[in-house]
Amino acid sequence: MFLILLYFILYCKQKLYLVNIEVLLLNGKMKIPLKKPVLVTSALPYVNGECHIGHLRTYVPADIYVRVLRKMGYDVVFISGSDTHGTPIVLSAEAQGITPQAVVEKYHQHFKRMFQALNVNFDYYGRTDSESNHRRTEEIVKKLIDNGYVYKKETKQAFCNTCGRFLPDRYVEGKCPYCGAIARGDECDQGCGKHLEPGEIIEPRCKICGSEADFKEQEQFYFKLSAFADFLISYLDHLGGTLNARNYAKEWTRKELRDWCVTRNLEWGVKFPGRGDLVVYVWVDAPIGYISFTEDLIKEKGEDEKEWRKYWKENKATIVHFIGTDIIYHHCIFWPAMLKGAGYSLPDAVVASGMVKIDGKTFSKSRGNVVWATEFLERFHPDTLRYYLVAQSSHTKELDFSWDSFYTRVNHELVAILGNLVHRVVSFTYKNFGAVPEGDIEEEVFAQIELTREEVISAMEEYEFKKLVDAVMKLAYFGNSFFQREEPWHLIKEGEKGRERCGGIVKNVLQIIKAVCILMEAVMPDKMAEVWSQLGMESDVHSVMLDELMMPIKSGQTLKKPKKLFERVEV
Ligand code: B3M
Ligand code: ZN
Repeated sequence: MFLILLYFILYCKQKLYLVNIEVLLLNGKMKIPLKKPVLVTSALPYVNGECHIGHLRTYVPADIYVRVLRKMGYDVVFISGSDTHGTPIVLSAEAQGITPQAVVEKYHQHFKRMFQALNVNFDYYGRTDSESNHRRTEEIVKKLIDNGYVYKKETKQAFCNTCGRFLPDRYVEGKCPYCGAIARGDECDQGCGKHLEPGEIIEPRCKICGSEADFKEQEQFYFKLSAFADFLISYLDHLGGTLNARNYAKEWTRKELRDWCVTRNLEWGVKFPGRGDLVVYVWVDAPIGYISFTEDLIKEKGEDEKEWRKYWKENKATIVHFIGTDIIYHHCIFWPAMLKGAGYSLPDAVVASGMVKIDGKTFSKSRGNVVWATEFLERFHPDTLRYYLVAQSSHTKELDFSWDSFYTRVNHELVAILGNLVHRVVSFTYKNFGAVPEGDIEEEVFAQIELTREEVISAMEEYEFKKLVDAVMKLAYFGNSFFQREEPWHLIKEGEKGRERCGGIVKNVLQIIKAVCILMEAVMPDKMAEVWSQLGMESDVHSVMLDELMMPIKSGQTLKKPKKLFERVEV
């Protein structure tokens, strides 16, 4: 009996140990797990206006992450969708004199087009007003009620006597009770960034008519966030992703966690169960979109409907959320508490990108300090923007966009280093050989490629996308110096022997270009596909694996007529 017990304990310990080594945390960075499928999500844009580069700073790196992970051999699912509810949508509808449905329809399609144009390839792009999201939200809210985590309470709500209505969230503006900055009803968006509960704002004014608002008692429903303090403290200790997310959230959790009002007086949204007059707060049904979109994707793929449980119920996947720093609170506090309270799997990592500034000034749609995605795409290739967004700054740092810095990246890096390498070497080979010449790949070249591969993988583990592009550009730079150093243009004139040696050099540089292509595909998928085809490769660069890096490029494969990769932009 004793022996059986001992065995059992040892068995459990071993199991635990196995689970622990699957996800290794290094300073809040995550070693990507070995076996589990990975579910990557990007924050859901409010579809109340057009897509701008502030959005893209989160979506492009998420797409890059997914592409590299796939090249490493992981099974990855990438989802996002439109956030269609809440006062951002309703207010925009009122301003345009159309229905919330019409606003959602218009911008949902717009965002889909933008993502397509930028090669941000979601496996599923849903919308939170879908039937499945309504269903999943109701189920989770009911579960939270059943588990005793949601309760009814009379509270003060901002009310406008002129308009004769309650003023939820963005319908009211006033002063932040914490820092005094001008704030919206549910967040201090221009000051300390804190989430505000209904009734908290000071000197409230109605956003519609501008008159001073009152406070009126109203019955609402609250989520017992306070009951999750201990859970959150230990959860956050193990949360992967970027340190900014973990540290901000820990700081907030250490201070008091206040219960969270989860209902609103609005028509548009997911009805609170049993209450036709209330909808759930948009921050309840929006993240639940991550779950319902997974369900929808499984259905679309024709897989067993229960498959989604693997991701969200059975803890059999690694969940990674890409978000902006302004929504860390929602993703690291509200969301895991909600999931825990309703018995769902928890996110493994939250990756938070820093905010975007334009010419040193705060990004602002209302003040016109914004760069729209369409405006950009009319003038430049999408890959140049993808490159710029990750090359310009470290992922968690602020990104200060300026046209000057964009031109510099394009002219000094894409044109002068990468474009130059490809054009010069492919043209030279095309002219003198027409195909990949014979020769062996030198140790030095393999060593540089291997080093770059390691840097790229560690960049992914650290969610440091700038490190990826810097490493690959360094490899391209090495390719240029190698070509320059060996002076093949002299060798080609030195008879048969010279031609042979020249071919060997060229083949080595083509190998470097091939590696650059594989490693940079995640950042510039279209441009790297162009280079891949110039090299005469037959496979698809989008699905080629990192293992290909060490396979010598095939001698004899014919090159395509070279074309310049990037155009210089005139300032
Ligand atoms: N729509 C807010 C935002 O775009 C919100 C994100 C929801 S993610 C579940 O900043
Ligand atoms: Zn504030």
